[in-house]
Amino acid sequence: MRLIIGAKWSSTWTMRGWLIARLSGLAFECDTLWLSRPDSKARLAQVSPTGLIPVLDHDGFLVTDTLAIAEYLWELAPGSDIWPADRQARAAARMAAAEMHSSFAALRAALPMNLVKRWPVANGLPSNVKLVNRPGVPAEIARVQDAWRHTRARWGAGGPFLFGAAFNAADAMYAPMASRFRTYAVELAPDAQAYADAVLSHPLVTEWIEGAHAQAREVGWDAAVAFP
Ligand SMILES: N[C@@H](CCC(=O)N[C@@H](CS)C(=O)NCC(=O)O)C(=O)O
Repeated sequence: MRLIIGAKWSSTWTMRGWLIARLSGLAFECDTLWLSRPDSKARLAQVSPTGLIPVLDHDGFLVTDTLAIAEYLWELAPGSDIWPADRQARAAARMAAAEMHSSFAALRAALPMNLVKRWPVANGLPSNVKLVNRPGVPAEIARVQDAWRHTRARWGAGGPFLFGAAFNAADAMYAPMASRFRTYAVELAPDAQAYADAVLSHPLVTEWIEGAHAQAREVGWDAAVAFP
């Protein structure tokens, strides 16, 4: 199997796809497709029926869309770490993943992910208030924290993740969100901050983040920090 990913510091959906592929426990290779080069659209059109990545290529069968990839890999590796073993917990994990997949458009547009960037704020300058207070963004920041809180209250007692001790695809879906909150120094409630910290320190997430740093060094740190 081959997974096509984008730049590790900025490609949220391919980060999720990669984390989920790793959770499957199945062997796969990765190809990187840079999304902001002059030939990117043409290359995307060649490899992805939707013109979007991630794409999972399984012996020539192409699976697009992160949630579809999660389900395809789950069928290949049922009982893997992608979803919880309990049926209701699994439904709840799919609900959490689906909400992330279909929501938070204002937040995602205002605070693009950049894993190698920290928005520096000293004495309130330069202010990020304009970004985090854009219409719709504060309500979505609150909703993300509520979603984490309610899921953890029902399912998370055994550990730091949404469903307890095991990091699963729902956590993978929220990893780019946790990283945005860190990059833009968004003030979170203590329980949400603890969850975001746990996600960002999970070994698979740190492996991806280390890859992002390596790519940024290779491409040129200033260019990576300036993008998007
Ligand atoms: N709904 C899709 C979204 C995928 C998506 O938007 N991917 C971005 C990269 S993170 C992309 O391919 N963008 C194309 C471009 O920037 O030209 C999924 O779940 O995989």
